[in-house]
Amino acid sequence: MKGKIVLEEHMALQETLEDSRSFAGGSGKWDEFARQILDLGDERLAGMDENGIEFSILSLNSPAVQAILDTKTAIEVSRRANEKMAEAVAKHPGRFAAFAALPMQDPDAASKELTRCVKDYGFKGALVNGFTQKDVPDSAIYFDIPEYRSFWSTVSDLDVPFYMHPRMQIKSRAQAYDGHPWLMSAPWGFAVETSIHALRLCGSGLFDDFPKLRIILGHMGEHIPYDLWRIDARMRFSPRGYTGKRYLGDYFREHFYVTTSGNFCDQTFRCALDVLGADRLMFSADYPFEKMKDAADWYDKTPISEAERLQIGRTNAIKLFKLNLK
Ligand code: GRE
Ligand code: ZN
Repeated sequence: MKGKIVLEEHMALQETLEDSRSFAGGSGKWDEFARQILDLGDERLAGMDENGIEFSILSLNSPAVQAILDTKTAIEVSRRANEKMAEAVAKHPGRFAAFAALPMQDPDAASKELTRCVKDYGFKGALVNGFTQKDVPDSAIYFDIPEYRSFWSTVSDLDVPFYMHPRMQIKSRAQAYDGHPWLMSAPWGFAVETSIHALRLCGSGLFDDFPKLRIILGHMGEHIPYDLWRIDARMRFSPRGYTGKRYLGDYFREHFYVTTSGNFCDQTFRCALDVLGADRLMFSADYPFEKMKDAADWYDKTPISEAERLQIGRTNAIKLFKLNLK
């Protein structure tokens, strides 16, 4: 399919590059990976051309800003990342847009930076790498707590989506992974971490306060679509302290979108499509952690109708982000 749009496509600053080293694949792959994630020009655009990808929404790598302990530094690094993406967008407005990196260590600073990026640069929302650390390494702040309501109010007023992207758990708080470091990242832990954060948002009353908020999850929904029926069924049976006005699944279905980033599997896609509906799914690659070709070759052939392929591969994103594409 030509004209595809992708939404979880990462860049790095020199100063955040090392955060991705351990995820770049085995020996010999680093140089290529580093070149690709730093590039916002020819190589990325050529890859998009070769794979029928017209438009890409850029974002900073993970965990980057969310792992910076000093708030002032977090504010500065966000700004530098957003400036770099804004330059690429200005140079190639028909090919790139961006999600703002945000210093969630300070909700007011995050609100200000998002507002600046949306108003000055036309950014399409924010992409945040899960919980934020702050001040001390052993910290993990989730955004369902009251301190973040004013931030969410800004997101809602700006009318842009918020992409909740994975990061790894803090080692000191991840006893279940002891002795099994391979479990902690993309194979499993990313989805566990990110899905819990998403469900915390659902259960916190956030969406009652801000009924227009829209959250995006990658990786085919970080396991949630597969389990949504059971989550709901068990919550109805035994709420165990849940105080939400509506069931978790109702919030999830109404407020969440899911992308195919890094999860190029027909069966998983089918499940997400059946559970959430074609309006809620969007194609994405997760470059350069994934190859654009693997994403595109899979998507172009996965068994759905051509109307759904166009909708999920393109028109849903045009609508959600109000993209200036035909
Ligand atoms: C991602 O950006 O989704 C990602 C990483 C690291 C490893 C795998 C992966 O940041 O998909
Ligand atoms: Zn990603």
